[in-house]
Amino acid sequence: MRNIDYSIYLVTGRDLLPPGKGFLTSLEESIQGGVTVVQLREKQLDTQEFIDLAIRSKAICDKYNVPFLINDRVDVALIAKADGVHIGQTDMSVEQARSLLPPGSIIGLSCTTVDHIREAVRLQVDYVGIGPVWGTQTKKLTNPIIGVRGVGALLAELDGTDIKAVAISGIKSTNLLRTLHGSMSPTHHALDGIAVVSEIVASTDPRSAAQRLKSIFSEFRRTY
Ligand code: TZP
Ligand code: MG
Repeated sequence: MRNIDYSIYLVTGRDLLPPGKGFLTSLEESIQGGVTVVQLREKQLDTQEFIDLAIRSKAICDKYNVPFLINDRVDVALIAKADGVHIGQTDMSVEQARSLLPPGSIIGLSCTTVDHIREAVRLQVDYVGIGPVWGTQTKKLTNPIIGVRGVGALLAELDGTDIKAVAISGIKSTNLLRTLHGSMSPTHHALDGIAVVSEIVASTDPRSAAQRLKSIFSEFRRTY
């Protein structure tokens, strides 16, 4: 298993870019600010556009040695030579994705329940995305908000495993410390990172937005 820094995990969302801000510029600035993993998640694009954007995004991530993941689409991940995929509960199964991807590819799975986590452990995914931790305007949520205590309950299920965990939904610099401390499991299992869309993508200054998140995350790591 590769040793990956999941701390500041950017999920893209072109629709949220401020007027006049280019996607690739925003992506590069966010990496310069401290984003450690990128997931390309673009539901509105047709397949060829998604592939083209994936190839261009991968080139930027490579320049900074940042792992690059594709949401849902294993075919696009293969063509763009992505480092892996992020899969939801209703997407292709983890086993099927793994059978198609090169050995060592990263596979992440969205989890909202303890049963999801147990299945993720059984399947030995690389990381889980846990949430929704807070409400969000970015995605129409189909699962109940589990809150920081819900995240903590799921984290406890990862005790004794190598599986990393990031929380997602509504995470901002203003609630980040509460998110990190509040979601610590009763067994003191902490999040390995936080996944954000709007806090970085919707910013006119994504570099500073990422820097803010990074410095708060570092402060948490020093003190917990
Ligand atoms: N999955 C659950 S919530 C979400 C995704 C992709 C969007 C989170 O976006 P934001 O802007 O960080 O709240
Ligand atoms: Mg999906």
